[in-house]
Parts: sequence; C-alpha cells; structure tokens
Amino acid sequence: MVEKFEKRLAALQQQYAALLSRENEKIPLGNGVFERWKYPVLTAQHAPIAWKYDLNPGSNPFLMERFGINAVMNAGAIKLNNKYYVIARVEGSDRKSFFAVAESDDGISFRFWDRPVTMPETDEPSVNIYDMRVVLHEDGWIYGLFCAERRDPSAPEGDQSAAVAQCGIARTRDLVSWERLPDLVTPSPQQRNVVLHPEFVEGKYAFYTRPQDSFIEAGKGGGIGFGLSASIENAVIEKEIVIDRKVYHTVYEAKNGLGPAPIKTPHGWLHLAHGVRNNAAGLRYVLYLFMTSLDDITRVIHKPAGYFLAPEGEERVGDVSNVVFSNGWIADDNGDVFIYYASSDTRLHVATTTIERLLDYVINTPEDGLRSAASVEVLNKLIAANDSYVNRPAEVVR
Ligand code: M1P
Repeated sequence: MVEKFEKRLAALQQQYAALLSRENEKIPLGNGVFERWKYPVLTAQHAPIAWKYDLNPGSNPFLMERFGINAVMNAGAIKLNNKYYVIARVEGSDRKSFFAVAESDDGISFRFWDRPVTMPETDEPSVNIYDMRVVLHEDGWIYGLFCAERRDPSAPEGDQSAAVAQCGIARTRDLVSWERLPDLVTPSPQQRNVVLHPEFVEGKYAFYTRPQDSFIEAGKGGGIGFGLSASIENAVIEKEIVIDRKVYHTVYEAKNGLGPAPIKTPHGWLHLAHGVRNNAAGLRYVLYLFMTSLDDITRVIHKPAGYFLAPEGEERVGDVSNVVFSNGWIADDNGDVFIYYASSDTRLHVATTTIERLLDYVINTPEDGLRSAASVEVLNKLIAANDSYVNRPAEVVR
C-alpha cells in the first residue's frame, strides 16, 4: 500500500513540476493593441500539492484529495522589489474563495507561495471574500480592497442565495501580514468592484465604487461610482457620484465595474474596467478601457467604442462561461504592461502590451456613436482614408 502511495505521489510531483516549468509563449500577430499568451498563468492545477493532499500515508492511504481547488481567477497585481506578484482569488470545491499570493520573476511564470493569505475577519465575519484590488497608496501602505459577502440577513429562510456584498479593506507592508480595517460604508445597499485611487484627492482617500441595488442586478445603480473619505481606518463615503454609467446597447448595458487601480500617464489616468450585457445565453463580461483627466479624475476624456478584450477560444468556457474579468495589471518602468485577466471564472491569463500602445488605443480609437448608422459612418471614413494606402487593381477602385 505504501509503495502505491509513494508511486502516486512521485507521479503527482512530476506532473506538478512539469506544469510549473512549462514555457509559455506569446501568440503572434494579435490585434496590435496587446498580445495574448498561449497558456493561462495560473489554474487550479497550479495549487501546491500540499494544499490538496494529506501527505501522510497512514491517514490518507489512497492519497486522495482532501481539499479540492476549483478555480484560480480574478487576481490583484503589484510589482515590489523587482518581482511580480498576483494575489489571486482561489476558489475551493466548497465554493469559498480565499486569497493566495503567487510570485514571478518575469510577470509570466507564477508559482504560489506555500501558504494562502490568512485574512483577519471583522466582527461580522464574511462568508466569502474575493476579487482583491491591490494598490500601493501614497500614504505608504499597500491596500487590498475586496468583496466581502454575507448572507442577506433580511432574506426569508427559503431563500438561501440572497447576499449582501460590501467592500472589505485590509493593508499590509509585505503581502504576508494583513491588518483588516472596517468595511467601507457607502450610500449604496451593495458594493462590489471597489478600488482605491493611489493618490490623495483633496487630501482624502478616493474610492471608485460600483453601487448596485441587489447582489446581481444593478437596478437603478450600476456604473462606476466615485467618492471620498477622510479616513481609511473608518472609511465612509457620504456622497457617491457615477463617473462612467451603464448605457443602452453598449457592452456595459447591464452593469460595469472598475478593474485594477488606474495607471497614471502624462495624458491622463488609464482605466481598465469590465462591462456586462445580457443575452439569451446569460451575462457576457468583456473588458474595456477609458481615460480620465489628470486635473479632474472624475472626468472621462477618452473612451473607445466597444470592448478592449473579450473571451476567445477556451476562455469562453468555464464555471461562468463567456466572462473575462480583470482586477490586476502591472506597468513596468520601461513602459511594458502586464494585464492579468481571468476567463469564465476558472483560470488566470496574461496579456502584454505597452503604455504607448494603450495610449494610442485609448486616444485614437473612435468612440461609440451609439447607433448602427454612426458605426457605418466611422467605418466609411476609415475606408475612404485608407483608399490611397491600399494597393488595389484600378478596376475595383470605385
Ligand atoms: O461571474 C462574473 C463576475 O461576476 C461578478 O462581477 P460583477 O460584480 O461585476 O457582477 C463577480 O462575482 C466576479 O468575481 C465574477 O468574475
């Protein structure tokens, strides 16, 4: 029996080592804005063996999994001391999510730390925590803002799915020890996708929010909100305004939410967000990009039409299919950008680009004209302008 155990363990270790040492490769050509990479950077299979198995042959003679890992997705990201870190949402087979740090020397190949994050609880413990946005604030702390979800206390016994989402706040210096602060208080009954702006605004902590009426439906809420709080230890937003609203017949028709904290550029703040629309197959989540002004961070100054990145190929299928979601990106000093995005609530990918390309995309891509006729007008303009560049035989040129 012990021999069988040892053999199985050796095979598992070999499989795991092969996964971690697999070379990833950039997929060539792409759309010019960014490049995808062939393999996801983190999956459930990247969870260390010691997380899943009891490695004692006495108590686990069949070497069976004792702790199932279902998915690794929506990760915050930060670069510290020349290393790339993602703080992933790891979901167990029990549906509970927790955070785990994985590190990388190149932003592409990641390995989980030996232990997950032990996040302190508040007096009213959350049932589930997920989707951390990590930001190094100018006050010197690294903050993690995440969704803290609890069962709706007003739901009748027969309804075991009604939930209340609020924004949990924690801070750290090293990504190892976290100090939990009270949840953010806002005028909205539900909050997810809350992001801390890296700089003080009017001497206050500035938050991007996402007010919603209910757990899933935006209702009269939705849109990316914004508000200020004098304190982070007891963060309270009294006035919440919407700076990027949901709009009919767009990719953010049903709801939207900010991704990671914005990146500061000489032209404005670059924002990555997700937009959601509904269709016969369910909700479709895509990513879009926009820019706000350096003088007034609530003013959107550039917003290309449509999506920046949508689910493609195997990304389309997973636990919650037809979803891409991002809450982490890293801009290197040399202008390289790593966008960490999850597909279908199942696995984590990377797309790479540069600040220069993102600026070109966000500034020069036409905005949504909000009507088919306006789209055709944009297209005709492009084709006409291309006429002198396209080498076509004289007879087909009209
Ligand atoms: O299942 C898709 C996503 O749904 C939620 O996003 P939002 O708050 O915008 O609806 C989150 O639960 C997110 O984690 C998930 O990826």
